[in-house]
Amino acid sequence: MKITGADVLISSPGRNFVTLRVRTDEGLHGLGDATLNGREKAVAAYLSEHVVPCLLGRDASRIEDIWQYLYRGAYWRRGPVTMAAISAVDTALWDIKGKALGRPVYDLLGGASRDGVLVYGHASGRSMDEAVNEVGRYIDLGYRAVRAQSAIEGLAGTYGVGKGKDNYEPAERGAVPAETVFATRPYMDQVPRLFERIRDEHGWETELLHDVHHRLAPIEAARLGKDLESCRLFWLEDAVACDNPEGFRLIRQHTTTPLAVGEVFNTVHDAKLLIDEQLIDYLRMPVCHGGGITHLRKVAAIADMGFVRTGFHGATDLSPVAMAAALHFDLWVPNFGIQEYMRHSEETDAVFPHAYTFEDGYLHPGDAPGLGVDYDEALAAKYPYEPAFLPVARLADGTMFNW
Ligand code: GCO
Ligand code: MG
Repeated sequence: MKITGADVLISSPGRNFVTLRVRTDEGLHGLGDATLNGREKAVAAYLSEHVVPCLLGRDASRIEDIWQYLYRGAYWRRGPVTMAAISAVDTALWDIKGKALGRPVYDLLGGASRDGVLVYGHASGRSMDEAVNEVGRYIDLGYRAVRAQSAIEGLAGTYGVGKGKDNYEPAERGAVPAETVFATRPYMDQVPRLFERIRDEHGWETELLHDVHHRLAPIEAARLGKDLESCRLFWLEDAVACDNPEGFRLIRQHTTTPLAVGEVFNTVHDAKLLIDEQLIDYLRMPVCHGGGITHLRKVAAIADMGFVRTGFHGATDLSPVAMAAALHFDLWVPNFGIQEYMRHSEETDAVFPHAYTFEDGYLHPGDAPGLGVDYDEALAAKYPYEPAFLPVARLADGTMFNW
């Protein structure tokens, strides 16, 4: 089965997405998500200029060889743009293989290891009251695990807090990034109070998670982890900047709060030290940024050797194609932990009709051949791309900080 073409599809049904559609001479096509939030056009150009021409005429069934060709052959290897592009090709080829064999992708990986994929939803509030109530709403929706984020009192525009009732969406349309302000001290004081209130109000059955979003120094993260111990979190995420893996040595020595990291990692080399030294509990690198299914299954195997479980990134900027790929992987992977699941908007869901379903706190990828996701090109045409950026953050005195 030969690759005859590949289309780089850019649309904005609710938010921007880049989707790769690989076509074959047997009439089958496969989809891959190539979205890199706020950097969409960089991946699109990498694909159309440097990848698609090299795919033409290749045997679509040789997934591993094509992965090696794109990774080793690039010379400039690794990095989010390159790896998002490789991931999209790889995911599309797994989709094609599943369709060709008439089997869901999870079956090709080794079959289901569980009946459903435990997911966590996002509760957030512009005040602590609102955040506590939102956790309750998610529990009522059937979630067994909920991430909670609240605006920091006195600060506008805290990471993780939605603007209205809609899903939290960090990217903002505009020609340049929005500017936000962060302050460490009130943040660290408030988070333990938030979780104490959530436990008081909603009890102990629901798993609770929190995302620090790379904003603390190791010694600060160590203290926050300690302060949260009595609330029994499922995990504390991205406690320090992603370029400071050694920082986890210090955090680990001080707290028993489980640690998750890796949504911005893109190869196993970003995670190696953390896995080898067992400094984390969950690895968040997803299929669409972590080299596709082909690379991620090696990463997951290495993580398993270090007693680290998976907990893939699944924010709304990962399209339903990425979500489906994650769910097939999650249903199979032996060392599964949890999957993030932010619901997409209705517009997004309509452009990407999909077979996965949510029930009782679990997602299931469905049994359609391949990934079980489609792309409605006619509908997508109604939502043209609009430039959007992730925000940047400064401290109160104007110093640039980590968003
Ligand atoms: C999460 C993430 C997101 C990211 C976003 C960036 O844990 O879901 O931190 O909120 O900020 O995906 O594109
Ligand atoms: Mg995160």
